[in-house]
Amino acid sequence: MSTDYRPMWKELGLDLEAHDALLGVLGPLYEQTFTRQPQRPEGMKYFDFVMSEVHGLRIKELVDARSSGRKVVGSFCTFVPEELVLALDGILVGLCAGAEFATPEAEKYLPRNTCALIKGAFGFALARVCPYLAASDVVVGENTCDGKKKGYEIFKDLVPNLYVMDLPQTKSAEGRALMRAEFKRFGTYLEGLTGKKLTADALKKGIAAVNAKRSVMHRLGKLRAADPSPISGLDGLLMNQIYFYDDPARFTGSVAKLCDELELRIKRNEGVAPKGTPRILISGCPMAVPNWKLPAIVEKAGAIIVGEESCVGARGTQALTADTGKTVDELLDAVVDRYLKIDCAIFTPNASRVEHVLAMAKELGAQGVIHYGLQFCSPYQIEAGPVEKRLEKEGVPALRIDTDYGQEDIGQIQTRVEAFVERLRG
Ligand code: BJ8
Repeated sequence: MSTDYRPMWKELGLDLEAHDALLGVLGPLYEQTFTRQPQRPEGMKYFDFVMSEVHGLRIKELVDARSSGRKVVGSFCTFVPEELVLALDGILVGLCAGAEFATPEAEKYLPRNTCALIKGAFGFALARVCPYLAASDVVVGENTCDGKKKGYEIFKDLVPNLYVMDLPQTKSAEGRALMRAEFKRFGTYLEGLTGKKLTADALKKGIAAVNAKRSVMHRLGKLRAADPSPISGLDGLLMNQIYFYDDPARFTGSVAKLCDELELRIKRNEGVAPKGTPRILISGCPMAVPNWKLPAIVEKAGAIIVGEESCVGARGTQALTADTGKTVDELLDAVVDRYLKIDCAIFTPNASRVEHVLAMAKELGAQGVIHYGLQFCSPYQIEAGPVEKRLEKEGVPALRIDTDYGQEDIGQIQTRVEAFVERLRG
């Protein structure tokens, strides 16, 4: 970071010492995970810059936006409809939950057998090291899995501004009605927060901005089907992670530019690894920044990751919102229809998810799938069994990895991943 942001962080109420310690780990980890990868596309320099300023310049932009009257909405989940936030001139950002921080503090509030993502969110909040949380006018919690749902009952006393959105567990008519009512309530809440009125025009603009962002990620996703792969899985994941932080229009433009470069690479038959390198699809729990543990192991083992069936990936970006409605109500219906397509494991049944995994594996030419489950995440860990069975039945080898954010099991995971990559080579 070229500028001294400490006065800004102090103003936001961060614990400067703890925050320095966090940045002291993140910087070198990023350097060692990303910048030394061979044959990286030039276009990744923009994303390196974003990451170098993820606690700096981007936070300053949020602070400046707030000074000009805009509101910042923080979220932990891909169910929070960005279309509505943008329509009311707000900014949606993802909140820190991708690393262990202040775990002993978090465990004073949560049982030890809580998933790392929830513990991470608590740890970052308790240690006052997440500038996105500090810069948020409202934090949206969502009743998804039991861990989050019950966690928010406690989290509401740790932050001054928690808004909880209820969500359905089934994709039934009743489930849809619940989501519709909750999105409507959220829109009304945002109107109160921003002092603006939700109009059809504004909602159409919000839909257009988010659709553009999703479409460019679809374009990127398709380019990853090329063999040799024009981009590493680590960089593919990184873009899916930055999706939750960067300004939407700037992000869309930068990914489009990178896609232009990748298209040229594909034409020239250039890739980040030789043609024929074993190709793997990752499926399962979301990997929030700086959770790069499993992808780093997989690519170090000589495979290439060609896609992520995850909320930080294709599950989060998979469908566009129809923009043909003429009234706020019609457009809101379209937003609900789009979000109801997300095949998160909190839904029961959730049959479309395995179909999506299979379709992705086929389209991307993945020879195998690694199912990634965070320990103590019942929805994904339980769903892993049927997903694995179905994949193997369809002739797609699958490996199940259950882990957390710790480093202790790295050696063991490496051994299993290496054996899996050998199986794929065979
Ligand atoms: S839409 S996947 S982002 S809920 S890993 S906290 S499920 S115990 S993150 Fe998620 Fe929204 Fe669904 Fe996506 Fe619970 Fe599992 Fe932890 Fe999880």
